[in-house]
Formats: sequence, structure tokens, C-alpha cells
Amino acid sequence: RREAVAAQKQVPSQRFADLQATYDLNGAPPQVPLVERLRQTPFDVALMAEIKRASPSKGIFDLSISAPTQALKYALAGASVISVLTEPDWFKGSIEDLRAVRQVLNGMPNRPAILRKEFIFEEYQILEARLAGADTVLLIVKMLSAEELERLYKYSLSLSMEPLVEVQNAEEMTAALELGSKVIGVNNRNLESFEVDMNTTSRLRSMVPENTIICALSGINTYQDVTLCKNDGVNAVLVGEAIMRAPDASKFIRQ
Ligand code: IGP
Repeated sequence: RREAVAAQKQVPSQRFADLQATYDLNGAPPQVPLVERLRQTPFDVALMAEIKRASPSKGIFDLSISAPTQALKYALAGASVISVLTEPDWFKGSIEDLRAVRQVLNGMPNRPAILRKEFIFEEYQILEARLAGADTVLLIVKMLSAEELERLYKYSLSLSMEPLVEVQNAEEMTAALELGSKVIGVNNRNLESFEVDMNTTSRLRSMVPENTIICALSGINTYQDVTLCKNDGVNAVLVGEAIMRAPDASKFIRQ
């Protein structure tokens, strides 16, 4: 499965070279630092709100959704991070969505950080994210070899983006910690079986040192779920489907 996804995402090296050649650090959009933004939340748990039109497990939710409109809703509700799914095949997203989100948030004081949510296998995708206005990217430990993970993590840092590193079990958590990752997301959904086990995060919580930010990803449907995460010592929650459907996005962090 990993090979199939990686093959689909393969970018010709010339495209990366071209992008690098035109890349001007001074001209790149200014960024919001992920760690500081998550720590600054006025709520008990920081909210990472996702723009998600479809998923491989649930199919299509709503294709008519406008990414910038949704982003504005999340920002006004107090989200610390806006996660933009840019994956086109299973999630019906695009890098244009991310660009549009960045544009609509640009003038906002203290705007949320923008996360490129994608299956990332290459530096190209990270540079593309940075140039489109992302502040951070997702790196999924399960999908990468140890060498790739380290290389992509370092590359992301070189573009001043602390990545969100996603893990699902103790072995992957060890890999993330060895990397020196400062923001670790525990996915409650198994990416292979799509099964959700809400105790995945609480089981791995004790492995994480005090100064590392731990986020619970997937399967969070209510304020109640957020409260459970908070009681487990989780610093941030990432909500996708449920917050897409919610008329009031703020109900996930305020009762
Ligand atoms: C959101 P949910 O159950 O709230 O819609 O899940 C998010 O965790 C999920 O979209 C996700 C994801 C991923 C998507 C977590 N890791 C990796 C794509 C790739």
C-alpha cells in the first residue's frame, strides 16, 4: 500500500530542481511557528480544524465546500491550526485550496498556522507547501523509511517548518522521539484497517516527555471527546469530519 501511494506521488526530480531554482527565501510568505501557536491557545486544548471534503473510509462528505470560507469559520472559532487536505484522489483536496486558505487568513492578526495534510514522500511536496503559504506539513512515520523520515524532517526544519509527525503505535512513537520531534500526533485511526481506537493516544501519552506537544488525531466527534483527551494530558486535538459537519465549529473547544 505504501509503495502504491508513494508511486502515485512521485515527482520528477527536474520539477524539484526547477522549483528550487525559482525559490527565493526572502520572497517566501512569512510564517506562524507551529509550537508557539499551539502553546498560545487560550483553551485547555488547542484545536486543529481540518478542511476535508471526502475520505477513503467514508467517501464524499461535501464537494461544494469552499476551503477559504471554511478556514475563516475555523479561524473565528479559535482554531490554532487549520489543516488543509491537499490530496486529490482520496480526499478531493488540492494545493490550490491551501493557497486560497492562506490568502484569506493573511490579513488576520494572530492567524492560525496552516498545515499541509498530504502523503509526503519527497522534498518537492514540502517546498511546494512552503511556497503555497503553509506553516507546517504532516510526516507519517508508517509511510516512510527511517532514512526518509529523518531527511524530510530535516528538510522541513530547513524551511522553518516544524512538522506534525504522525504515529500510531509505540514503535513509531520511539522513532518520532528519536528524531527530536516537538509536535507528535497520535492517530486513533489505523491507516490500514480504518478502525478507530480512541485509547491509542492515552496508551502512548506516557512515552512523551513534558515539553513535547502531543495531539490526538481522528475519531473526535464531540466536546465530550475533547474533554477526555484533555484529561489524558493531550495538548491538541485534530478534528476533521465532525467539525466539517458542525454548524458551530467553536463547540469543540467551548461548551
Ligand atoms: C481527521 P476525523 O476522524 O476527525 O475526520 O480525522 C484526521 O485525523 C484524518 O484526516 C487524518 C489523515 C491522516 C488524513 C489523520 N491522519 C493522514 C490523511 C492522511
